[in-house]
Order: sequence, then C-alpha cells, then structure tokens
Amino acid sequence: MQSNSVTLMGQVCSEDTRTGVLVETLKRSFLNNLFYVQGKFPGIATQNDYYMALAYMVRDRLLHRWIGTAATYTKQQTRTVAYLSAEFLMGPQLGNNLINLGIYDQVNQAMSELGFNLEDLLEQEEEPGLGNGGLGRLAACYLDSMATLGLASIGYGIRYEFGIFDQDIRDGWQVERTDKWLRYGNPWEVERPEWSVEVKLGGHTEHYVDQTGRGRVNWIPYEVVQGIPFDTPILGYRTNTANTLRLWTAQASESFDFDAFNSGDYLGAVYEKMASENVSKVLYPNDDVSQGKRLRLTQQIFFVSCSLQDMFRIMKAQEIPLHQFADKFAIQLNDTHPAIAVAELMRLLIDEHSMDWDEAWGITQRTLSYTNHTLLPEALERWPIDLFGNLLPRHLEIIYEINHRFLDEVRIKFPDDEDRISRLSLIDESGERYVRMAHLACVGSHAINGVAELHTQLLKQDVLRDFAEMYPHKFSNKTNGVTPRRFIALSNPPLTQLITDKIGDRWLTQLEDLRQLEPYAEDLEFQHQWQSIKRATKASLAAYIYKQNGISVNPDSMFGIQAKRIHEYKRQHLNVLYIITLYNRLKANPDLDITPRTFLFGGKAAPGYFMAKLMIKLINSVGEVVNRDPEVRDRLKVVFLKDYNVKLAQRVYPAADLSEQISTAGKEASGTGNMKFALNGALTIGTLDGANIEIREEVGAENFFLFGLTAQEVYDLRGQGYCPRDYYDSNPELKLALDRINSGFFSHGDTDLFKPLTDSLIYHDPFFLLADYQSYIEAQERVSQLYQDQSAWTRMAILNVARMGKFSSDRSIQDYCDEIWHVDPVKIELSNNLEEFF
Ligand code: B1H
Repeated sequence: MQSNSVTLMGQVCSEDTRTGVLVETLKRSFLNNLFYVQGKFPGIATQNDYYMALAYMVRDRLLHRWIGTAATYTKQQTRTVAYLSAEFLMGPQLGNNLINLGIYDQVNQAMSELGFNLEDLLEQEEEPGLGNGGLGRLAACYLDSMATLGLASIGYGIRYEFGIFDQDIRDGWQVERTDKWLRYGNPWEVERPEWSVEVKLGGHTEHYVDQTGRGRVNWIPYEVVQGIPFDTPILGYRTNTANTLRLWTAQASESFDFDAFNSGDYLGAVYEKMASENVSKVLYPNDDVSQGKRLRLTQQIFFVSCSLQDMFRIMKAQEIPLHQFADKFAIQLNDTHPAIAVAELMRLLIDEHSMDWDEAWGITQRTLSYTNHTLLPEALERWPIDLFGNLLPRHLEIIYEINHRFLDEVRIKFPDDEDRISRLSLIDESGERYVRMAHLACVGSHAINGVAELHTQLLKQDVLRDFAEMYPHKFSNKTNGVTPRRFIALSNPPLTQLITDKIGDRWLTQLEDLRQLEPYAEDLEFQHQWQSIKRATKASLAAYIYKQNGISVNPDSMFGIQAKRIHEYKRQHLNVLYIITLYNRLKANPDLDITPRTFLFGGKAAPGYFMAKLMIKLINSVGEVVNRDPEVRDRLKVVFLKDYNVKLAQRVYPAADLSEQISTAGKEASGTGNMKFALNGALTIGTLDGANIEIREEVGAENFFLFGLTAQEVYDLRGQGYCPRDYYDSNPELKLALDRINSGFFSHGDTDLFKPLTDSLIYHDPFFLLADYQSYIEAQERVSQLYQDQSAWTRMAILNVARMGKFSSDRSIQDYCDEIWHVDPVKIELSNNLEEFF
C-alpha cells in the first residue's frame, strides 16, 4: 500500500503530502505531536498527553478531508441540510474516527510498537456529553449517516461548558457532579472567532415609516451576546466526506456598551457582561420535560440566531441571492427546542434584509421542517407571554402576526368553529397566556414528522390532531435509526468480524445485508462462535462491574439490561417488581430451579425529579439485600451501573442477553436503545410501544417477548377509571412484592422511605405498572424457559440481528432526504496536493 492513499470500499481515499497511514509514518506523526503540540517527552508525559498526541495525529488525517469537502461545497454551492438541535450526544471521537478512516488496525500496531495499548488511550477520552439521552444521541447518529451518505450537512447547536452531569451513587442515591469535559482541552474542535455573530436580547421595539413609505421596526435590545463558533469535523464511514458540527459558545459582546459603562460603573458593567457568558454554561438536565426557565429560552434564541446568521453569511460568501434561501438550506428542527427559528428567520428576512412578509413567509415555510419527539404533555414547550415578550419583544410581535394570518386561514377552512381556533392558536389563552412552541413549529414548517409509526399515528390523532386536520399533507413518519458504525463496528469488534467473515463488509453501510445471516441461524458451528463472543463480552462487562461496584457477577447467568434515562413511564420499577417476585419465590422455596439472572440498570435521573431518584435508590436497596443473601446462592444479582453515558453504553450493548423495553404503551415516542441492543444480539422483552412495534414486525412475533396493554387498551382503561388497588388486592405475588418494599425489608426497617413510590403505584399508577405486572411476569417466565435452551436462544438472537436492517440511521436519513429535504449526495474528490487549493 502507498503511504499516500488507502483503498476503502472500492474508493481511493488519499492522504496529503504530509500525512499518510503507514505504521512508520503514524509512529513518527504521533511523536511529532507529543513533542511539538503537547510539548512533552515520555519522561514527564501523562496518559492524557499521549491521548492528545494520538488524537492530533488522527485529526491531521481528518482535516485533509474536511478542507476538501468544504472546498467542494463552496465551489458547487451545494444544497445543505442544517440540523438544528439543542443536544448532540456525540460520545468519544477518537475510536469512531479510526473506524471511519479505516486505520484502526494500523494505528493499533503503531501504538503497540511504541509500547502503548490503544484501548487504554481510547479510554482516556472524556466524552462530550452535550445531550440528555435519545434525542441528543439521535442527532449524533444522523450526523454520522449524513456524512456517510455524502450529504452536505451542518449540525448546529450549543457548546455547553458543562454537559450532562456526572452521576455518582452514594448510599444508593444519585449524586450529581458537574461535567467539566473541557478540562484537559478538546483536540477535535477548531475555534472560528472570525465567524462570530451577535444576538440581541430584551429591550423594546420602535415602529416607524422609512423614506419609501414602508413600515419598519427597530429593535433596541437591552443586551447583546456574542456567539463564537467551534467546529468539529464529522467524517463519514470510509468516504472523503467530512461535514461540520458547529457549536456556539456565548461571550460578552465587545461592541455593545451598557449604560453602566458610560456612567462610570466599570465593575458593574463587566459583571453584567460576564452574566451573558452564562448562556452556554450548562445543559438543562431534563429528558422529556420542559422547565420553562428564562435562561433556557435564551439558549434557544442564542443558538438559533447564531446559526441562521451563519447561514446568511454562507449565502453571501457564495454569492447566492437571499430569495434562494430555501433552495440552499433545508433546516430540520430537532423538536421544539429550536422552534424559535420560525420567528427569527422571519425577523432576519423582514427587519434586517427588507424582504416583504409574504416572500419571507414562503421562504420560511419551504426551509423549515419539524420533528416531534414526545407526546408527554410535560415536555411540550410553552413560554409565559410576559417572559417571552420581555426577552424577545420583536419575536412576540412577529408571532402575533403569524398567528393572526394563520387563524384567518383556519377560519376559511373551518368556518364558525371558535373552539378549533382557540385549540390551534399559537397563544394558549385558557388561563395564564403562553406561546405554544409546537404550534409555532407546525405553522412555520412544510413538513412535520414523528419518530416511529405508532408515535406519528398518536401525534395525528391526539397531540397535533387539529394540525393534522388543517395540514394533512405536512405529516409523515420517519422511524428512528442508529449508526451501525459506532454501535457495532466500534463497540463490538468480534461480532463485526464474525458477521463480516460470513457476508462480507458491505452490511456496515447497507444494513439490510444482515438478512444474509438468516441461513446461519441454524448452523451449530456459527451458533457456537456467536455464543463464545457473547460470553466474552459478558465476561468483560463482569470485570468492569467488579472493578466499579465490587460485585461479582456470573457471566453465564442471563444478563438482562435496562439502560436509559430513569423515568416513571419507562418503568424501571416494573423490572424491580419482577426481581422482588423472583426473590420472594426463592425465599419461599430455596431449592427452586430458576434460570440464574443478572439484572443490570444504567441511567440518570433529572436532578429535580424526586420519584426517579427514589427509583434509583430502590434498585440499589433491593440489590444490596439480594446480592448479599446467601440463600440466593448467586442465582440473582442486581447491579446499578453508575454514570451511564455513550462510552459505557458501548460496553453494555454487546454484553446483553435480554433488552428491557418496558415503557407504558403510548409513552415512548420511539426508543433507540431498543435498536442498539437488538443489533448486538439481545432479545427484547417489550411492550407495543414506540419502535418496539416495528422491531417486532421485522424480527417476527415469535422472536420477541411481548407483554402488556396496547396503547388503545391503556387509553380505554384510563377512560373507564383505572383502579390499581384491585390488581394489588387480587394478585398475591404482586401484593407480596409491594408489601416487602413497604415493610422496610429493603430499607433497614425504614417503612417510609419508598412510600411515595408504592403509594403512587397502589393508588394512582399513572403508568399502569400494576395492570401490566402479571403479563410481564409471564413474559419473563418465557424468557427464562428459552434461555435454558441455549441453541434455541442463540438461533433467535441471530435471527434478530439478521432482521434489524431497517433500523440503520442511514435508512432514516435516506427517508428524510427523499421525502423532506430533497438533497442529493455530493462526491468529494481529494487531491493529495495541498497546493491545488491556492
Ligand atoms: C425524547 C425528549 C426531550 N423526546 C425535552 N423528547 C428535553 C424533551 O431538555 N429537554 O427539554 C430533552 C429531551 N427526548 C426522546 O427522543 C424520546 O423519549 C425517545 O423515545 C426517542 O427515541 C428519542 C429520539 O427520537
């Protein structure tokens, strides 16, 4: 192989004249970076210095592609997807970049020749935890797929100084620590101060008529914040395409003088300036709830305005006239967090670029599209009018005008229907007045989508029903997907190798190819190889658990894993009720022959969500008793893995036998962990919720452990007046499980500790645990039964993997392209001569 190019998937990927991927070149480059970037020699270098040197070595090899990609897009004035998201949960970058560059093996060798262990260095990376859970991780998977498919795209978001908190467990309780992820520097980003922009906040507007007789508005802000972009390259898998994730940091503005400066209050003015830097300080740690805080709305307008202004700058640089904005950019709103874009784009076009309303509105609607991610009422964002008008006076005026015109349109389509008008209005006037962000997003977008079939259907018939009746053509479904590069190739190399040995390596970009594994499901030799890989990944997770928790778990026991944010609707406590039921059975009958099981949990609770924190305490308390009870004789173990994040997720998915997807039907919009587990050969126990339904359709009902009420049944039962207490009274095992908790058995005699949880279940049970309990227990029994027959189990696991092709994020992105964005791939030709750029 030549040092300047590698042939990957039939494509020649060139290196420039100063990089190259020969082992000797890599070694030299690593040492160069250690000496001349880190300024260290081996005698004093830390593990982090070595990590940084390696990261810079890899970055050099990305930048060539990044520059080539940017040059191509600029030259061709490429139509571009702008993915606006308040969260990007990227996970560690180094390993993924090695995989996508196709140089993992070479680098592994180079490092080991220098006396390093690549895995240890990968472990050193502090991941950017700039997201809460599924929504942020989806955005990251989509960036990977867009680059892999060769689509021009930019991810726009916020460079939070503190990402999602680090979770500690003390005495069984969650304790939060700030996530200082930038502490040792971030080798993957490049600061671009020359592209800074300013964002106005607060103040008031002044209306006047200009010389031409046109009505104009001047917004005089109270405050101006500066946004500085930091760019991270997003390389596709084995392609030359390297797109950009552009995250904004807030800084005090220099150009704007506060009154205080003029009145001599220098320190006061500096203090106020510092306050504006808080805008990008911290990620709000809520998943599926909206807190309604002023700072959060400030974050939203901050990154949305920065991003839109950045797009205007790009238009100008490429000399594209503004009226072609919708042809140049397709903007996807990742939930309502960036929905203020509707009003901000209008404001920029009308106020700052003198466009008239109708043309601006046409551009806005053609450019924007909106993905809804949740049906939970507490997650639907709405802002009190006063708060909104105080921070964004001009946007409120624009929203009133949009609303006025929109409601006139509604009146024409549905005459004499004032109820409908008030339901559809962008302003909720039923009590205190609010701006409804989902309504703003729906009116301002040409396309609206849900993230799984059931979710989209429920959106249309429930949460956004009036909009679906008003604009049926806007609605479609785009079932979520996940990237097989990070979640199989990177996280599960042995499984990747096994699959590739059988069907070649095309499946990593054509996931439907996994179907070719089906014939091997019956192949005993293949089953054995499959089992030994699963056994090895379980043993390695067991070693991690021993190190972290001091608990020894048996890798031959069944690993059932529930890893996701802790939430009542996700029902980790239903899983706990099953553990207690098994435990009670063993106590009643110590010789009972049960399938040995290890129950694993991982996930963070929102710091203000008391019930979720109590659920963590319950898991740990039950674990403490069960794990120590000699009578259990290691047949049951309960482990809470602290600080679940992308890095840990990559260890966890490969080691699962059973994936717990047990949310109340109708509550989980999609779920994506369900896909990652199944792709790594776990079988699913789950409800007919979110994407579970489609997973079951794909893998076959006979290869899925189904239980529980359907969304319709939940709805009906609620309507009839659900009485959880009846289930408690009539089901002895359920009663015993709840009574055990209440008796103080798991809480050193404290009978009050878990009362909020058990009372909620017995008297309210908003998520129907008690109604689903028996059905869940029975499904778990079927799981245990099947696990006894390892060959049948493995056969089913192989069939699951073989039939998961639909759930690649490549498929999702292709659907967005075909039906919403209408963008085509761009081929990036690289030259290995940098001088060509001049
Ligand atoms: C999802 C959120 C979410 N839906 C508000 N909604 C947030 C809402 O900080 N906030 O204010 C943060 C996150 N997250 C998840 O999206 C769904 O619950 C999952 O079912 C889905 O798979 C995922 C991706 O679509």
